[in-house]
Amino acid sequence: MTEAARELRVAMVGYGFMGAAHSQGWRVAPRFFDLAAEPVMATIVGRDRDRVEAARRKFGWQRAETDWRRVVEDPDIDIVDICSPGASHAEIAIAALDAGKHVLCEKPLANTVAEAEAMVAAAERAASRGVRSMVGFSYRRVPAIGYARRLVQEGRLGAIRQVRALYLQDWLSDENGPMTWRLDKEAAGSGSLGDIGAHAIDLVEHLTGSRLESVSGTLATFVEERPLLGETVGLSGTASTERGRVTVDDAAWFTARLDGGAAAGAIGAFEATRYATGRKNALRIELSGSRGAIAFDLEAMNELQFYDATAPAGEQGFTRIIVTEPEHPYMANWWPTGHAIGYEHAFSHQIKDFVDAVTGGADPEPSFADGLHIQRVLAAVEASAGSGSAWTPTA
Ligand code: SOE
Repeated sequence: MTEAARELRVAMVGYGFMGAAHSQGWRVAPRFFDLAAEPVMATIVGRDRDRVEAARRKFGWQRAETDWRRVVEDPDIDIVDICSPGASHAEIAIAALDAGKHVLCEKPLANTVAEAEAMVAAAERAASRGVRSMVGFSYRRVPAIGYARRLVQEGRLGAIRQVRALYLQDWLSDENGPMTWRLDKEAAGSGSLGDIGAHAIDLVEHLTGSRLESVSGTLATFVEERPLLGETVGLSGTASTERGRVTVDDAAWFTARLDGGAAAGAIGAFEATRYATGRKNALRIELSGSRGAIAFDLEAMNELQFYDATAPAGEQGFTRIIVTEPEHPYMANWWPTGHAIGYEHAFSHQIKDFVDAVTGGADPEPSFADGLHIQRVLAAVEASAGSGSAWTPTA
């Protein structure tokens, strides 16, 4: 950190959807939250000179750079924020940590367990020198999720016995939609499983304090060939006349056994798909416990359903809590009572928490070790699917 000015100079690698979301976080967090240091949007990095320059102007970074190695070695940079596809995470993160930069890395942490293990080793070496690292599971920072976690920790659900976690999107349901890097195993590691299933796993573990200790799963690829991508538009884009092979799963379904925390001994059902026609970004979590239950749906992200099984029988039923009050996590810093927030706010909260950890000398969560554990769960689902859905340990 540049002590005199209390500034943290940030370099962000990648400028696609996640680059846009993280830029928003870096720009907005210091305006709404009291941070001990001011993040400076110093350098944005991408391989294509014209595109990265256009992204620099659009998102408001000071400089554009085409070689991440130069940025990692730049003594003026304090933080490296990795928003590029999974295939590049390990190399960039390890080089940045070894160069003493704090690292925020998009999820899933890596494309393979071996890469994630090397990243954890680098994070541990760096931590002994006060260098922090965190994985960007941004949905942990949705206020309704934070509030649900508080209810679990206060024992309001009692012993959680059943967990349902679905992440449903439909942006691939048109079989003529083009290939993107998210459909290429080399670039993305896996398909729906790692892209969105990883969020579902992380949220269940974050909410309950439990870990998925074994899984039994199945994977499906419904459309094996698609037109190649012309111009990127949102998650997809225009189609070219050439075709390419889809090398990842389109949908991942698995059951799990949980251990430790509030859901010790629980069973879970998980589903991740980009073919759930009509479901745009429905990340749905339901936890059923001995004293109560909660249900959350990202498509109504300012709400949390809470069922109190200890209420008088005549008054029982799910209560729809509107999570826009100052007593809800992060909300005191936004709008007056009752005024909702959106998808991008989770990224501002993520930046706030990361900067707090860097300036306060604490280890932020989720750590790279948490990211490695999730990578092991993903690998166990793949191994299970490959062996006819056999139960497969995650460690
Ligand atoms: C695409 O499926 C995607 O953008 C994920 O990559 C993100 O992590 C999720 O927030 C929204 O969906």
